[in-house]
Amino acid sequence: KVRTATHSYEKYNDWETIAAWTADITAQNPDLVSRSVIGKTYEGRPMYLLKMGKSGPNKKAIFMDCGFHAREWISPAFCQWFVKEAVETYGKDTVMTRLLNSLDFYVLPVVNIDGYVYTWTKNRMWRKTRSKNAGSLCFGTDPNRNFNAAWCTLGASKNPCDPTYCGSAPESEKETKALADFIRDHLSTIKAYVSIHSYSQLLLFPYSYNYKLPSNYKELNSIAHTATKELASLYNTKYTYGPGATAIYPAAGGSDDWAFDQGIKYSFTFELRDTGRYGFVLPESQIKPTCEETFLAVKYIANYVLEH
Ligand code: ING
Ligand code: ZN
Repeated sequence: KVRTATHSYEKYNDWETIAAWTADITAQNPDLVSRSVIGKTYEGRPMYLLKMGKSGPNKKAIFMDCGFHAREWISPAFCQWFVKEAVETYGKDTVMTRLLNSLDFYVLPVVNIDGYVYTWTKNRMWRKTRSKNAGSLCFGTDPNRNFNAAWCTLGASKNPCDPTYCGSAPESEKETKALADFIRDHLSTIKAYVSIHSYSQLLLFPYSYNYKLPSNYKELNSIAHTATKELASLYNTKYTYGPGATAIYPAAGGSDDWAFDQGIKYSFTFELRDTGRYGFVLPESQIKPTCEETFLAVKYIANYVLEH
C-alpha cells in the first residue's frame, strides 16, 4: 500500500507502514534487496530482515539492527534511512557502490516490534518486549539484557516490573532468540555487528558486562574515533566513544557483547541524538540530520571492515 517513492523517511512510521515499506523497497530493488522472515514476535508479528547487496560469491556481511527498545523511535527511522540511502547512492557514490558489490548488509529494521506498536498505541515511553511474565502482573523483558553474555550479573534486574528486567533466561524472548539464531547461523560471513539505540550520542563497543577491555581494544577505539569524527563532519554533533561499561554504564546481557564473544570482532552500539533535551521524543525535524550524520559513521565502519 505504501509506495517507497512516497515513503516518509523524515517522519516516524508505525509498524504497519514499516512492514509495507520492507515489501516495497524489496520489490522496487530486486537486484539489491531481498526480504526474509527470521521469526515471529511474542504477539505473532513477522520479523522482517532485509539483505542488501549485489549478489556474489563469498561475501562478507555486516549485521545491523534497530528498534531494540520500543521508545527509541529514531532508531527504526535510521534503519529505513540507511536502506534508502544505500540503494539510492549505489552506482553513484563510489564507496557505496564498492560496499554493496563486495559485502552484504543485513538490516533488521525493528527488533522489538510488539513494544514499538505499544509505544504507538498505549505508552510512548515503553522500553521492553510485551511478553507475559509468570507470577507477575508486569509485562516485558529488556531485550538488551536478555543475551547470553554474563547474563543478569550486572546492571540488570531480576524483577519483571523493572525496565531492565533480564528475562527468565538468556534468549527467553522470541525476538532475541530469533536474532541470535540468525547470527549463529551466519557466523562465517558476519564480520561486524551494529546495534542502533538512542539517546546520548555515544558510540559503544565491548565490554559492557564488565570492565575488562576487548582483545582488539586499540583497534575498536581507533575505529570509533574516526567514525565519530566522520559523523561530526556534517553538523558538528559531538559523540563520545568507548567500552560500554565506562562510556555509559555497566550492563550485562547486551547484544553487542554477545556478538563480540561469538567472534564478531567489530561490534558496536550507537546511541543516537540527542543528549537529553528531547531524549526519546526527538522531533521529526531532527530525523534527517541525525540519519545523514549516522550514515557517514556506519559507512565508515563498513568500509573499514571491507578493507580489513
Ligand atoms: N542504552 C543501552 C542499554 O541497553 C547498552 C546501553 C549498550 C547496554 C550495550 C549494554 C550493552 O541500556 C539504551 N539507551 O538503551
Ligand atoms: Zn536502547
